[in-house]
Amino acid sequence: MFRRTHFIAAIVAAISGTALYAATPAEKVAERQESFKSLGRANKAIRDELAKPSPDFVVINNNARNMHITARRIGWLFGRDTGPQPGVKTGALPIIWTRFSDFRAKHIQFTNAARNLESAASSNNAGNVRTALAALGATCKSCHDVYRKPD
Ligand code: ASC
Repeated sequence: MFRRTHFIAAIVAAISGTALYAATPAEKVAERQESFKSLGRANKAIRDELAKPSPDFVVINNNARNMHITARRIGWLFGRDTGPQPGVKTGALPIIWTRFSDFRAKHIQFTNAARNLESAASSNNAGNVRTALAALGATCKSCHDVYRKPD
């Protein structure tokens, strides 16, 4: 009985702790923005390698892998409560949430292109990486053109 009480107390503490630490919309948007920045850094790191006479494929593979992981994760960072609102600065346009099935389809194209980049990187062939990176960039742009506030 003693142990059971403690067990229940632990569960209650865990649940209320989770509620206390649930991310606010501003925190979720900050994580989203950091994820996009990380994609931009990895994209640049790969392009910088490709510009060299003998690209370092360890760098390319690591960055391609990170892009694939981040691309997948970013799809979970567009909750309904993460659009423009007082106290939250975001370039995400409200139409994301009125055309969510199209937005989701674009996210799938993006993650597929990121997966292709990771597999191109593992071929250790600069031409393959260049082609896959261009295709990935096109999926970034096709979403940004519609769903991101113009600069
Ligand atoms: C980036 C970035 C984008 C995309 C896009 C690719 O690094 O910030 O918006 O790549 O330029 O076409």
